[in-house]
Amino acid sequence: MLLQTLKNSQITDNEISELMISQEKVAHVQSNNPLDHALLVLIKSGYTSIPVLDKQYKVQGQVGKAQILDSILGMERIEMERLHEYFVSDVMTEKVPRMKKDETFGKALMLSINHPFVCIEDNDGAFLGIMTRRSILALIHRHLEKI
Ligand code: 4BW
Repeated sequence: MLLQTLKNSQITDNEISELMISQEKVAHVQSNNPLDHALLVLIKSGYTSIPVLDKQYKVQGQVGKAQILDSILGMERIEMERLHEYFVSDVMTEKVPRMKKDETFGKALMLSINHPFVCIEDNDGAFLGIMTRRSILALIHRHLEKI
């Protein structure tokens, strides 16, 4: 019953700020960044995959270490010297889960089944931050503990 309520409820402003990693703390790249820069950001941040934003801070997609390394995979070795020949736009995927800040928690939960993070946008499509699988599970756990 509590879970049903949670599923259909809008995420409150308080919960959004608790659940969401805000935009300034999210490691990201732009689609016109060279791939060597993107790989550096991914390695330094430690994340597998991060959002790709445009100059207006709108979400364009996501890029991960696997896609970058795959693009420079030669017949016998990873050809690191080719990294600077490509841009993020050459390897990124435009498929990225996204939702508006005022949509239901159920949508975030459903998206998180297949995606490790969900991009949160305002009504004009500006990127506000990400909601991670970890924060979604933590919220459910907190609600279950109240039962
Ligand atoms: O650097 C890390 N610090 C901490 N505290 N945990 C980490 C770190 N790197 C990975 N983790 C853990 C988290 O539990 O491994 C999980 C999988 O990481 P991922 O996917 O494969 O890099 C993490 O799970 P999560 O917190 O639920 O995050 C899910 C995914 O969201 C991450 C990554 O793709 C993205 N992400 C999380 N925080 C991010 C971020 N992307 C950019 N900037 C951030 N600050």
